[in-house]
Amino acid sequence: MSAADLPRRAALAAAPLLALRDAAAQPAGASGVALLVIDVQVGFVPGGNLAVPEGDAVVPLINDLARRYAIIVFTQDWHPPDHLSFASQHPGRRPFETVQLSYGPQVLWPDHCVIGTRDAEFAPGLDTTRAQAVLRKGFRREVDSYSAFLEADRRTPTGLASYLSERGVGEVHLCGLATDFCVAWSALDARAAGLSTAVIADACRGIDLDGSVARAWREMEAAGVRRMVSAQAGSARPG
Ligand code: VGL
Ligand code: ZN
Repeated sequence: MSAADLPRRAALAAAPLLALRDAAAQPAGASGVALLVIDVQVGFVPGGNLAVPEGDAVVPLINDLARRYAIIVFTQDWHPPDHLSFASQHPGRRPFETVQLSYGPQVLWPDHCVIGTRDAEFAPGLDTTRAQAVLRKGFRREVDSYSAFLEADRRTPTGLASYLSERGVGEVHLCGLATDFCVAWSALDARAAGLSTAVIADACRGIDLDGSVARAWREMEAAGVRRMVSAQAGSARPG
């Protein structure tokens, strides 16, 4: 990806989230803390179509984390076979190049997490039994969705902000894959939705295109996303 992409993302983060903020308007004292487990799927662990280095290393940590939260949502990247984020849909283009789609720049990926294929299933060994909700995203051909909250057109909510609001959640802790794409975009949108937000660093792994992991951490820090480690994580608030 070009170095310009994440700065562009930063500009997007500031403006068009009023609808999201309204949907997620936190009742005073929304005190619930939710664990959001992002895209821990066959496609993103070694052997998958868009394997994240060491992606499988997060599985035991997340299984342990899930025992320490009362409110848990898992997400799945969930694409139709002709999804426009796939390089295969753009003749002459190759994975990891950037093209312009109707909503702006889009990194092109290998075909991954196609609905109904093994690549889209949860990663082997991941214990999903404690999740109350599984949110799927990226299912519209024309629009990608790195974020668990708002699709890449930056207009279409996934429904997650409303779900968390109705369950009295005021704080989210994120983990999963990939740090620099779906985890980072979800964390930035959680902040934009007015949620207190932390990323559990050791329970994430990144793709890292041209320094995108370091850039994602800088952006998250600038947006007020806290960085925590799994040993400290859990619903019980300090103090
Ligand atoms: C993701 C690239 C494309 C992710 C999903 O889960 O981080 N990255 N689709
Ligand atoms: Zn995807």
